[in-house]
Formats: sequence, structure tokens, C-alpha cells
Amino acid sequence: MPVERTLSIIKPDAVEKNRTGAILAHLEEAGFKILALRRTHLTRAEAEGFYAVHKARPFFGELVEFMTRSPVVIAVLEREDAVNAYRKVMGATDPAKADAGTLRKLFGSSVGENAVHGSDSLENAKIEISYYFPGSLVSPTA
Ligand code: IDP
Repeated sequence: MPVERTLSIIKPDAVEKNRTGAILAHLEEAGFKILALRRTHLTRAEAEGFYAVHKARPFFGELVEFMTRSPVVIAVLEREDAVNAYRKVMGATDPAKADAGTLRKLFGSSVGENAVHGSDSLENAKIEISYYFPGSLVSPTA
């Protein structure tokens, strides 16, 4: 399996509950290396740009309000098969439907406030990493 990088965001709900360290420890236990880490309070423009693909969805306004409510912690993660592996560790979008032991089951509280974001493809991981970490972090060979 190739070594890949993916983007993780610990969302406002989890940061507010002081779960940042618990989530990062969980990720290290699952074999991810944390290559970069940044705590930031997203502006409306940053959140709207990041989630532009969801612009037409009925929950877009709610999602932007939530993501800009308080700070997030954004990480670049590296591991073999990182994109798929992180999606598995993260669990289903709705914490109620997520498997036991996943981050969203452990730390999420609703389909909107679901603790973590993870890139859904290698192509999007590259776009998302460069959105928050302009420079040389996009891929292991970059
Ligand atoms: P994903 O984060 O599991 O990839 P997406 O469908 O890409 O799920 O949705 C992006 C984010 O939008 C979700 O993580 C969640 O925070 C929010 N979201 C998705 N569906 C709903 C909804 O029905 N109501 C409110 N927020 C939602």
C-alpha cells in the first residue's frame, strides 16, 4: 500500500469539549504520523471556500455557521493508505450510524456536529492540504 497524506479537521464541537488531545492520540495509535498541526478560527470565507462543493445542499448555511463558531484544529496525516484508513477511523457522517470505536461514535453528537472532517479521496486530500498548508506538504513525493 502506498504512503499517502490526508487532511483532518477536529471540528468546533470537539475542540470546545477539550477532545483535541484524545483525538490526536487515537490517530497516533492508529498509525498516523502528524506532519502538521494548526489551531485556527476559520473565517466565513475560509469555511465557505472549503465546503464550496456543498453550496447547494440545504445544510450549507448551518455547516458554515458551525465551522466558524469557535476554533478548529487542522492536521496533515501520513500513513499507508491514509485516505481510506482515516475515513474508517472517522466513521459514518452521522455518529448514530458510525461503528463502535470510531472517532465520530466516540466524540460526535449529531450529523452536523460530528467531531471530525477527513478528505474523501486522494485528489481532494491534495486540494484540502494545500488549502490550509500552502507549500510542500501535499504528498510524500512533493
Ligand atoms: P463527510 O464529512 O462524512 O464526508 P459530507 O456528506 O461530505 O460528509 O458532509 C460534510 C459535512 O456536512 C458533514 O461532516 C457534516 O458536518 C455536515 N452535514 C452533512 N449532512 C448534514 C445534515 O443533514 N445536516 C447538517 N449537517 C450536515
